[in-house]
Amino acid sequence: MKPQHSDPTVQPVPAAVTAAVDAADITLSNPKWAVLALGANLGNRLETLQGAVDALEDTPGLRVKAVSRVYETEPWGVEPGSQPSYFNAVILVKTTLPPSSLLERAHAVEEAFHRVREERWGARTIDVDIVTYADVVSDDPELTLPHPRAHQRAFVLAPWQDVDPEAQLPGLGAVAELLAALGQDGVTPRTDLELRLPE
Ligand code: A4P
Ligand code: MG
Repeated sequence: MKPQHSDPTVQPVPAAVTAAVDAADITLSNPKWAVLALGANLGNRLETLQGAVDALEDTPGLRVKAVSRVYETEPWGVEPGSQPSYFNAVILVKTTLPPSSLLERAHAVEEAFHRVREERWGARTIDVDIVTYADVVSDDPELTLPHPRAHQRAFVLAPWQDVDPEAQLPGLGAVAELLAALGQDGVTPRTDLELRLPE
């Protein structure tokens, strides 16, 4: 096979440029807390959730600080019985990435696990959503914060409560109260399974 740089139209990216782009990505001097929701309902769900946690930890400027229990949950928003059950979890991260870069990284992790987007709320190997980013509120459709459906979802609120019992959903109140009002039907902790917090 020809080496790539023998094609004059394809210029290798100099290492210095890559480093500069990476450095530009990390623009915040104060790390911020963010809450990420993970969901998987295709393939080896536990392995994929762990792989996503590890891939997020491998991100420059991001540290995973807490992982919730694993919940087995009934698919939400689709015909009952039409999709396999989900494994859901929530992680707390501390990051110097701005929100848009965190979303890019979330999408890159989804792609690494071969997520295919065919239909909204379709079955997926992995979904990584940003539930909150510090106290940022945004109605940008590309990145709505807090996540616009988090308060309706026990599969987000229950694992979130595990890692932060005092958590508040900006504008909507205490996560514990929202979860109590919603109930936890179809959202069951799998106490036989565990996600590892990366070292
Ligand atoms: N987007 C906007 N705000 C955000 C945010 N805060 N975090 C945009 C992440 N993405 C955000 O997402 C669609 C678009 O939302 C993206 O382009 C992004 O820029 P997607 O991940 O491509 O598609 P999706 O996940 O199918 O759509 P959506 O509307 O985000 O679905 P949800 O609301 O995430 O629901 N049932 C159970 N039991 N467990 C689950 O985890 N998940 C879903 C997906 C449905 N049913 C489920 C579960
Ligand atoms: Mg999503």
